[in-house]
Amino acid sequence: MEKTFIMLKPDALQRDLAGEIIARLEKKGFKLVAAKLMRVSRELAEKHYQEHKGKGFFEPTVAYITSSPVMAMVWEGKNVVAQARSLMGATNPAQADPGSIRGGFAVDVSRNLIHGSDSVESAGREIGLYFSAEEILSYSKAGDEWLSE
Ligand code: D4T
Repeated sequence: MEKTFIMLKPDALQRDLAGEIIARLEKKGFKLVAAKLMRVSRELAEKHYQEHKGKGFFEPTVAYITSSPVMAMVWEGKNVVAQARSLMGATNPAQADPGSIRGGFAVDVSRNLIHGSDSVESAGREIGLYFSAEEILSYSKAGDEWLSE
């Protein structure tokens, strides 16, 4: 089953939105298979955002992500990479659908609450940055057969 890396950024935890955001992913029908509350080091943040190195928002983004604890998670489900991005909304909350997480709870691109992998390939890379293979669980849930054929 497809997996994606989702991170609740420092503002999500500071603003007491963790439960609300996790509930949306649960209610959609995705399965939480790994989670940890952690402080992101500068080294890890630079690896995470390596594609943006040299851009103007790189340093502020690294400073933000390392400023306070985050919750790193792996979620599993059918087309979860794209569908989780859809639940999150556009990167800039000002352009995000009002019903989405960013559109409903955030106002600025520099504090956009949540990260989600943008492709299956990125998901594999990012999951490997934050989790060891043993930390990712495999289990069935009672409602699995009511989510897809
Ligand atoms: P992340 O990676 O945080 O989920 O965001 P996205 O995948 O949705 O968007 P991204 O990689 O293009 O941006 C990474 C991160 O940088 C911040 N950012 C981005 C910013 O502060 N100003 C900007 O103009 C852009 C493009 C927000 C997310």
